[in-house]
Amino acid sequence: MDLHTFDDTIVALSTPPGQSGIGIVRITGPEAIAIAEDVFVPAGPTRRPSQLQSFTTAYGRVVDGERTVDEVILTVMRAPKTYTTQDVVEINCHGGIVPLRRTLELVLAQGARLADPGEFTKRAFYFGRIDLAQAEAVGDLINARTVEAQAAAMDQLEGKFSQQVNGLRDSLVDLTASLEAALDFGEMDIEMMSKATILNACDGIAAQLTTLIDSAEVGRVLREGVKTAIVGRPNVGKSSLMNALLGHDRAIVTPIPGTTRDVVEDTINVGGATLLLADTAGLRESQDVVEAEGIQRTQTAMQKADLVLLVMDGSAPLGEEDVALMGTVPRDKTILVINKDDLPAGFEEQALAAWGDRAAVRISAKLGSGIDELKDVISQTIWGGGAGPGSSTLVTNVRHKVALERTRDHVIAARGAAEAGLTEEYIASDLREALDALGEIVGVTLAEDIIDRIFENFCIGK
Ligand SMILES: Nc1nc2c(ncn2[C@@H]2O[C@H](COP(=O)(O)OP(=O)(O)OP(=O)(O)O)[C@@H](O)[C@H]2O)c(=O)[nH]1
Ligand SMILES: [Mg+2]
Repeated sequence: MDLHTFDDTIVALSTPPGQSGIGIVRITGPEAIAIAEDVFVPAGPTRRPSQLQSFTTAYGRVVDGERTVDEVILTVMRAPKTYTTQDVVEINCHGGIVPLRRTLELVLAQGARLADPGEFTKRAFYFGRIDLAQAEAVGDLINARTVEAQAAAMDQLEGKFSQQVNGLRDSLVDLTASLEAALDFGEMDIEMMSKATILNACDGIAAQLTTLIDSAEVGRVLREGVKTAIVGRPNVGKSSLMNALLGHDRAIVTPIPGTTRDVVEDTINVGGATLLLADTAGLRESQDVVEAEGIQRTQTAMQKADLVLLVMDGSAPLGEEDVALMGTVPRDKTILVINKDDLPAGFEEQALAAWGDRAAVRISAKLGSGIDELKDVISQTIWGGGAGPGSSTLVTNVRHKVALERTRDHVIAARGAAEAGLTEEYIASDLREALDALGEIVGVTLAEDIIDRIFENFCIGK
């Protein structure tokens, strides 16, 4: 790509490829309107793209020489008040694969370049309309799968998070400037900052950073979802539980132990979070090569999981294997699910006693009883008894969290320097590093290749 001059004109299909009511071909750059002029013939003679006022539309045809490719509505948005801050033209075509592809090709033939993933948003960032955290929020909004995730992304897009980051940057700049003034004018009669003032300022900033960092777990859950592994011995009803949670028959259920071989995945929303469910092969010693491979995958799914649902058959006697399983699952992130509650009890009390005061629920996957209660317990486990997604600003991005942690480390180092009675120079140098780390979030201090990588994950046409 032309290295961040962004002075060429790009085009992309902004709607998913496939059949739909309409599909949008989107163009931006200095030549956007001129190119549109070449491929579009308006129905009304005064409605040529170059004649249209900003944010107005024209009805007409996309033409390839003498031939009409499609009937379309064309919108012109003039720089600088546009998504990218450059001229933008959107052509609403019929959502067929061929008319869209041909329209795209015509625009390319007029000199536009196919946009890179996320390049429209990248231009909005490079031209300063939004900062990097806001640009990332566009991707989060598109990927949000729950109302809560969407709300967090929208807050970030509207700049609530950036405002907090910028507020902290201002505090750091003020403090650093005061210290540096003391350095520069050390000989003159400038009032030095007292040690107590510096310590207080550092503590205040560190506390605000901690509040943001602490919100990151909730934010991560909202943004990325919760990897949930359903594990247990064969035939206890793992696949039945998967189906009961989903509300439809996704996984194969049979009375034969060892039915599920490969990991079966699907998603549901619980308590505002998206659960990425994985039904797995039952755990047992097996000579069968296929089953053994499945069991290996169960182990992997369990290691990667944020949440484990350990299923047991409440109508069967408690075996050594059950006790062993209870010992191997990760303690804090496992919910014991005692299934087949509709049958006479086999070992429930014993199992619950062995499990201690950790989360446990009785269900009947067959009848669907206890599923709502299980969802409540899942929700409590995910949000750790905390409020979950509330009204305060959430850090939803690991990149942001890491930058906040580094900022806090530098602020703590600055505080340490002040406490140790080091000169202003040392304190200020730590604070400047804190500022750099914080600036990475909004994109003022971040290497270009990292910025490129962030946008590579975007969809084409956004
Ligand atoms: N009575 C009763 N039977 C159940 C219940 N849940 C599952 N079953 C039965 O238990 C048998 C095994 O169910 P599955 O869901 O296939 O069990 P699984 O744990 O996935 O088994 P594998 O994939 O072989 O490890 C089936 O015959 C189910 O109908 C339940 O709540 N009550
Ligand atoms: Mg199964």
